[in-house]
Parts: sequence; C-alpha cells; structure tokens
Amino acid sequence: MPAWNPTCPVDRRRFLAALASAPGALRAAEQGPPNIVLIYADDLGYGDVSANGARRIRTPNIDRIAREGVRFTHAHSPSATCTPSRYALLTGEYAWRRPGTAVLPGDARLIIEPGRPTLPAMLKDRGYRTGVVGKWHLGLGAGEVDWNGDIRPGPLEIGFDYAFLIPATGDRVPCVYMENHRVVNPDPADPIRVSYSTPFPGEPLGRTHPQLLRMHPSHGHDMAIVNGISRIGYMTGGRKALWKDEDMAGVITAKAVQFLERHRREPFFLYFSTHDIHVPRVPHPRFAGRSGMGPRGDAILELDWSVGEILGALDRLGLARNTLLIFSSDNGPVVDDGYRDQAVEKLGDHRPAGPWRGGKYSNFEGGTRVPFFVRWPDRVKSGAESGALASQIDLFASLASLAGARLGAAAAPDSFDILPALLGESKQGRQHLVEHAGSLSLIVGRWKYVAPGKGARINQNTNTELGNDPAPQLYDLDRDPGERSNVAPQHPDRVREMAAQLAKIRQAARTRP
Ligand code: NG6
Ligand code: CA
Repeated sequence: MPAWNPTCPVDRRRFLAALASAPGALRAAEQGPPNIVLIYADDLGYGDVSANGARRIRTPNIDRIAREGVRFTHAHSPSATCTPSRYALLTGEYAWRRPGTAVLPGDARLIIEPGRPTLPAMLKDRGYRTGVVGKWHLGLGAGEVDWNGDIRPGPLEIGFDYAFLIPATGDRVPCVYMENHRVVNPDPADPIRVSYSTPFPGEPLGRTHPQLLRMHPSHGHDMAIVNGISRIGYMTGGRKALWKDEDMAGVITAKAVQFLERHRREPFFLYFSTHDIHVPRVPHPRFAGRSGMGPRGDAILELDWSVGEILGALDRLGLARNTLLIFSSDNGPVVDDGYRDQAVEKLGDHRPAGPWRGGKYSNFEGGTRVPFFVRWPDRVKSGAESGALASQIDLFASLASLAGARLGAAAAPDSFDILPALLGESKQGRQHLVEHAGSLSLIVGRWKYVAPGKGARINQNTNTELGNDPAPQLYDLDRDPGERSNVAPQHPDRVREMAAQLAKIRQAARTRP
C-alpha cells in the first residue's frame, strides 16, 4: 500500500468518510490522518500522577496531556504484567488465549509471529512510518539468539520501520541497547553471551559478591552484576555495549525525539515505551533525591521529564495539533519489586494505585486500571473526563477505524472499535472486558466477577494483595470501587451468569464483533 497521500482523492475520500460523522472532522481531514504517539510507561500506577490525584508527587507534563485531552477513569492494561499487556496491545488478542505470553526472560524468542496482523503493521499499511523506542519484552529472534550478529525476527519483522530497544527489562540481561537488528556498540573482541540457566565462570554475581553492589536485591535479582546492580540472568562480555542505568531515560527519550524529527513531514506512529518506573530505579542525578520519596518517586519525576521532552518536540515541530497522543502504563504499580530502594520506607501516604485495591500482579483493579489520557487538539475537546470502559487492547481496532483500515477476520480478535469513546465523543466504551492477572475477571457494567483461583492471596515478596480466592468473587464497582465486599454469596444467579459468559469468551476464538 503506498504512503498516505493527502492530495490523492481516493485517500482523501476514505479519510473523510471515516471521520464524516463527527464534529471537527473536516478540519482534521484537511491535514490528513493524525500522527499517533503512544507513550507507554512501565509499572506506573493510576495514583502515581497528579492528574489522578497524587499529592506528594507532581507530574506537570503528564497532567498537561490529561488537561488538554480526555482523562479516562476506567481504562485498563490488558494484563497485570508487562509481556502479556504488550502482546495484547500489539496483536489485539487477549494474551491469556496464548500460552507462552507470560513475563519473558531476556533470551526468549519473539512471541508474535511475523505475518500476523499487528497494530504497527496495520498502520504501516495505511502509510504510516512506524517506530518503537524503549522497552520491548516480547522476545527476539527464533531461539538461541546470537547477540553478536543480526537478530531477527524482531519488531522490524512485525510492522515497525524502526526500533531502538531495551530488549527485555532493565532488570534482565542483556543490559544493552539494540538498534534495528543489532546491539549498539558491539565489540568483536568481547562477544556478548547470555544465559538464563548457567553462570559464566569468573563473572561475579549478586549472590556471591554482594560487596560489589550499590543497589541490593530484596528478592530475586541476584545474578549478573552490571553497573553495580545485580540482575535476572547471566551475562558476560559486551562491556562497551552495556547501558548506564542513570542515562537510560535520556538515551531513549532522545531517540524518540529524533524519530519525530525525522518523520515530521509524513504520518507516523511512535510507540515510546519508557523504562521508568520499572526496577531497578536508577534515575539520572538530575532527579535523584528530588521527590523525597526515594528512587521510585524520582523515577516518576524522570518519566514526567521524558513526557515533557516529547510534548516539547511536538510543539516545536508544529505537530502537536494533528497528533493523537495516548499516555498509559503497561500494568499497575508495585512498591518493592525486588530491590532495596527505599520505596517502601518512603511511601508515606502516597497511594500508587489511587483508589483501587491491589497493584501489579493483582486481580483487583489496581492490577490493570491504569492512567489513560488521550490528546488530539484538532479533534478532541480538552479537559474532558470519561468513565467509559476501555482497554489498550482496543487501540488496534479503534486506530484501524481512524486510519481507514479494514480488519480481516483473523485480525485483532479481542479488540473493539471504541474510537468515539477514545475521542471523548461518546460515553459508550466496551460492553465487557476480561481482566488478566492470576485469575481472569469479567467486567460487565457495574459488576466484576473474579474466577476462583488457587494462587496465594498475598505476594509475600512484593506485599501485593493478589485477590486470589478458591471461591468466586463478585464486586459492585459502583458501590464498592475499592473491592472490599465480596457480594458473590448474595448474588448466586449473577455469579453463575457471569461465570458462564466468561467461559463462553474463553472458548470462542474472538470477541470482536
Ligand atoms: C518478576 C520480577 C520483577 C519484574 C517482573 C516483570 C523477580 C523476583 N521479580 O519476576 O522484578 O521484573 O518479573 O515486570 O524476579 S514486568 O513489568 O516486566 O512485567
Ligand atoms: Ca510493567
């Protein structure tokens, strides 16, 4: 498909038709399709931003997106951890349908098969330049990756034109950046080797050489030492390629801004996936100590700075008005996620999940109900708030509708076109949503049903209320948004009905109408 051409009558007609029903459509259409920027924070909770009520921490740049757009109060990440959320975001398929989509080690193979319909491939097909910058965590290669050569398939094989990556997470080896198919700053004399099973002889580890550490693990994270921080997995070599944790936000933000500059004259989609505020939290000295809440709070300030750089670049390049900007997070918050970084001690009365119970890993709303703001000055009214039920999984079908793409039957099986809700033009989001953590939960209207689960009630390491229960749970989110009172015993019929509906959704290959 050739690039979108605003002077081409066919393209113009299609785009006008897609927008025809809405106010402001003509004005937007005159400029061609909007650019799309998705800023995807890591482990940022609903209550971690001042736009959603945080008081002890201020996030003026993130708040600006909310103020100039729509602030959603019932929008979800597809899962309560990273890999499955990102899998669902890019494929439009619930991750729980696919074994192998749980949190991945850093040497995992790519879990999205090339050739499958993806969000970036759909937009590329509609003439967008597509780029991913930041955390990937969807696997790379086809197994047995050689980190010293070309690594494929990866993002470039599933719809992105450009990639600058943290391959997995900040706390997983290899601790190197990748640009397109290659590790950045390779050194043939010092080849990189990675293992998730066997240590490399002679390499000190967190558990054997704790005296070398400047940040100590609280649980796990006692393997390879990079920059004085022990990680998950073993690695040796590649010393010139190793990242410096305190520079990471600066490095990836600069790459994201470069992408905007490079593609300023054509429609683009940028998936900017920050490392902040995931562990290890090692913000740049500019932010260290600034929040008074330890590295977790400082990382939020650093994240807000990154967002400010993106907003500033869009302003400077004259792109802000015709750019649809979405800000969200891949899962709910966690305080102690494996390092002794004072997050617990300095939390005080800050509530990372805001009004919701639980957090990352949890069946409760804190697991997936995340900050979600949408700004598009040419089209979206500023200062709006929406309680529409929405999920990041809906971006695929909704942006397809915006870009005038037709989805084939196999594409985006669980993604709903809720574009009018995303643009603040309708209060109607999805009719139902399956939340994914230890158990599956189903939300329909005000009711949330949590399927029985065998897992622990509390994650002792992170101190998260996981919300697992061998008995079914039912919450009335209107009356009891904090999920304190399980009313399943009082509503056996509703429990039966919702359990049956969830079973049906599980058996079906798709939910998209
Ligand atoms: C857990 C890690 C945690 C974090 C998480 C993935 C341990 C003990 N805990 O297994 O620190 O890395 O995986 O986070 O290793 S996510 O945001 O990428 O899903
Ligand atoms: Ca995450």
